[in-house]
Amino acid sequence: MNTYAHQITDELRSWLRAQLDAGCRPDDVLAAMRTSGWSGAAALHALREVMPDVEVPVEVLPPGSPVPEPAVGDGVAVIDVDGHPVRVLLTMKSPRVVLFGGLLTDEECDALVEEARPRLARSETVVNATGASEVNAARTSDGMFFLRGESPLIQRIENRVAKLLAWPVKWGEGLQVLHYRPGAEYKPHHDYFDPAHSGTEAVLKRGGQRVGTLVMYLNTPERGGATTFPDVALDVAAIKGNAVFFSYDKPHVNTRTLHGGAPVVAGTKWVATKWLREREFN
Ligand code: PD2
Ligand code: ZN
Repeated sequence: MNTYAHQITDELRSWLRAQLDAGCRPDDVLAAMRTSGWSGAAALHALREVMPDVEVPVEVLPPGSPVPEPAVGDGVAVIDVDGHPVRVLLTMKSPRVVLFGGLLTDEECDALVEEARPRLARSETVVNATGASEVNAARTSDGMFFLRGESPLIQRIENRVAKLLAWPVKWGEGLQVLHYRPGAEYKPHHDYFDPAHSGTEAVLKRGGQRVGTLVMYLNTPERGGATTFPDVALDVAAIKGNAVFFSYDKPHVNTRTLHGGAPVVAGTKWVATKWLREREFN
């Protein structure tokens, strides 16, 4: 393959056809193109242009930007994700925050809660010095992690999120479900790993930094439980099926992505969080 001209040439067309005719998988072809200098997005575009019938699995979609970013340009009100309409309720540039309406159906929310419920334990947070986890008073919820792709429901949600945020499934952590009882909260924090902490180096070996967060609301608490962004005085109400997304291109407070879960005043609160990494997370 011509490795310097990253254009869709006749040479590229025949090379792509030969690879796929020889039984190479689309993700191997994309990996080869990236090795020879193509950007992930350009390689994917070329593959789709030359071989429109080839199915490129969502888990190998190479991102076209350094952080996840939904296609919300030009004031789009609804994003169609494989036939599922997701409403765009709010967008903010700095910090980058997008609020989605109806990302999950009521049935998906209920089913996710039931899959998570038997496995809940008191939430732990990463100990800065060592990278290990421990119970922390700043986070008074119960929680659990799903493995990526662990059930058909998890796969469906992960694929939808990957397409919505243009970020490969494999570049995300397993879904975390949290359950807050009345009075429980998650004090303001950043989701990226602080480079100044000695445990961070070990954590980053697996998938690099976190670069984005999607908090999906699985029920509507009676009162309280908003997700707060104190740097910009923004409170996002927890509404069943909605989801708030924010991204951070560096692990720095000037991303203004400090955020917390306000205390639940009445009722309980269920959320599922998807953290997105800068590389494949295995
Ligand atoms: O439950 C929330 O609103 C919340 C707030 C802050 C969740 C997270 N952070 C998280 O899971 O990182
Ligand atoms: Zn958080």
